[in-house]
Formats: sequence, C-alpha cells, structure tokens
Amino acid sequence: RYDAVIFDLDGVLTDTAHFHFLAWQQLAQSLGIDFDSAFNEQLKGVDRMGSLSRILDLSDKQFSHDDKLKLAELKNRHYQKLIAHMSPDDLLPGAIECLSSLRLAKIKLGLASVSKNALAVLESLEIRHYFDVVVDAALIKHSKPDPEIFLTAAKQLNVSASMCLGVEDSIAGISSIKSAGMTAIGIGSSSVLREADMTIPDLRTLLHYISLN
Ligand code: B16
Ligand code: MG
Repeated sequence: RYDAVIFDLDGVLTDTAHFHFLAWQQLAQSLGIDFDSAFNEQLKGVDRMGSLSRILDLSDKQFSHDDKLKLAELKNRHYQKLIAHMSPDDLLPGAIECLSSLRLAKIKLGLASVSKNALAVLESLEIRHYFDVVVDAALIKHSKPDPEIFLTAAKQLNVSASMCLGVEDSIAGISSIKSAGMTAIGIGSSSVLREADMTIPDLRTLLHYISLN
C-alpha cells in the first residue's frame, strides 16, 4: 500500500494539456513555426520558458531575452483565454472518484504542477481542498524532468519517496517521478511514456492498482 499519491494537474485531472498545446500552436503559427502533436509530447510538463525555447529552436531566427519574455506572456494570454470558463465539469473521468476514495482511505494527497496557473485551475475545478500539499512553479527552482517537484511534495507530506505513487501524463513528468525514487503511473500510451511502471488510459482504472486497506 502507498502512503501518498502525488498527482500532476494538466493532462491528468483535467484536459488543460490540450489548451497548452492550442496556445503554443497559436503562438508558433504567428511566428511561422509549425509543430505537431508528436513534438508537443516533449513540451508537456516542461515550464513556460523551457517550452518556449524548444519551440523557438525550430526556427532559424534569433530571439533576444526580451522577445522571449514577451512571447511567453503572449502564450499565457492565449492560454488564460482558454481556461477562463473552467468549472468542475472539466474534470476528467474518474478524477473526483479517485480523490474522494483516496482521502477516505486516509492516503495523503499531493499535487505537483510546474504551471504558474495551477492554483487558479484548482480553484476553478473546486478541488483544492482534496490536497494536503500543492507544489507549483512558485515553490521550485527546476522544472520536470528534475525530481525536485515530486521530492518537495513528498517532503511536505512527510512520506518517504518509496511510499509515494506519482501520476503523470508527460514524458518529463514520468522521468521526474522515477528520478525521485517513486512508482510512476502514466496516463496515456506505453509507447510514449516508456519509463512508467505502468500506463492506464485514464483515472477510472487507477484505484484498481492501489490497495486502499
Ligand atoms: P504555465 P503540469 C505544465 O503543467 C504543463 O504540462 C506544461 O505544458 C506547461 O508549459 C507548464 O505547466 C507551465 O505552465 O505556462 O501555466 O506556467 O503538467 O506540470 O501540471
Ligand atoms: Mg501534465
């Protein structure tokens, strides 16, 4: 049995991963850069400036630090328009059932998101109160795939890493969980999330793999 489950937010509890993709695509198109959903897998779980650098690497133009700050801000404006009307209806299937069953079973719950918008999204989804700790961009120095975010969550929960289960939809996030010494459940395909200990299509089946007694 695990003492704690630490969830990623975007792409695990809600489909904001798709909104990040749309917002980046909108920005990229305005710069004449093209990228597809396979390339997008490398952006998932990577912080805003890190994702921007990877996209700008696809162009042969040079961008100053100031240009980059403005572009990151513009992407965030596109993204915030897309998340403006989120509500509990935007939770992915199985999300609420998992959170409430795990809490009832007294398993500690953590959230690990590198997004600066994480708290706002949690409030819109009305799920902030399920989590014993929320670790977001404000609390960490290194984005996923660095283990810092999952290790910080485990430390704040006062649980050893080996007793934690991490749930992620991104390649970078699964790497972060594994380097933290935790068990990793991937939401998505095993051919993409190769480092995961197990992959499942969505949260509806997560509880089958966690002993709640
Ligand atoms: P923001 P997660 C990550 O969140 C997203 O997966 C990634 O696509 C995004 O670039 C990053 O947050 C930063 O988000 O621009 O809102 O600060 O998957 O760690 O919950
Ligand atoms: Mg994610």
